[in-house]
Amino acid sequence: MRRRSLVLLGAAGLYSTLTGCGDDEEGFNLKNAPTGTITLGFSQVGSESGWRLANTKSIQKSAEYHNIDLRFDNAEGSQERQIAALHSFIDAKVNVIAFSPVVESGWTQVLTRAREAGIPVVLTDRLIDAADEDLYVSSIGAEFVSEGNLAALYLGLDFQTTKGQVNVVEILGTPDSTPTKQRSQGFAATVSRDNKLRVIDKETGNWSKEGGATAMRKLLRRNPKIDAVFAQNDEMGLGAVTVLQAAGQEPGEKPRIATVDATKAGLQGLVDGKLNYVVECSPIIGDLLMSVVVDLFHGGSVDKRIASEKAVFNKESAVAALPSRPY
Ligand code: GZL
Repeated sequence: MRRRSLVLLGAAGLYSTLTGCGDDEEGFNLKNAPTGTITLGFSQVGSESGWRLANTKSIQKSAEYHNIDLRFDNAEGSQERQIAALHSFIDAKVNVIAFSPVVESGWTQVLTRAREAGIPVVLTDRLIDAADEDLYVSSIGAEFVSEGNLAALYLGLDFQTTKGQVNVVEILGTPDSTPTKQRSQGFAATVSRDNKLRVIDKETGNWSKEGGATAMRKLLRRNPKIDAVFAQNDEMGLGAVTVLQAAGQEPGEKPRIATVDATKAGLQGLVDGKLNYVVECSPIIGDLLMSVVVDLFHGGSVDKRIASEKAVFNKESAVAALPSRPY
């Protein structure tokens, strides 16, 4: 399905122009396109990490730049609050609803109500149960499975000459969230093809530095020999570093550590030699979201899945990237 390329204007208001699609039947008749300010209801997961704060800033800045009336609610980790926010957006008859679901299950009723109200829903960052896939028109976010693949691939490269089994422990994000499930799934898939890495234990760290430290203490008590750690975000990996150091270990040497997000703190951990690999999962998706919102407002068609950029940092690339890192 071809997407329109949109020219989004700031001060002069919004208009969309067709570029790259000559065939009118796929576009819309400009003189009948609705005008006026677009209202977007957005429910954010919370403020749990540097990644999330950068994601919020990206969405708010892009809405302001594109003159979109953003009704923003921060659920601070509560699905109940997210559902209440979505209902309030439906009651307010916003043009488009977008949200990053804190968990994958439990959205059928409210999203069915949005569809019955004729309000398109866009997912950002995380996903919902596949059974409810027809209740949203587009999802914008990272490929979490491949993030897990990459973390295991790069850790595995470090142990190619090691004799015997390499014991790996995982520190997980919040239960039932898409990144928690899919990063683990991707990590396990690559580990299964590696003849040395073995995931011997897991603990939930709930995306925070304190949670990562608590998880690492439990893992250390249960597993005397840990060769590598996969922490599903930077904050939990840096929390694990503090505990490993207190236990007299040398994180970055033994055990080696891979994390995900690539926040400034994560890249600093690479530069300091405490982390070994950081997989990037860009939170800067504000412009992608606003482009989809404007398309929908004008009755355009949008892609069902829009993947954001990713990369893998090591110490050398972190040194180069850190000075200009936006988040
Ligand atoms: C990933 C995002 C995750 C980040 C964490 O797209 O959902 O949630 O990896 C954040 O830092 O809490």
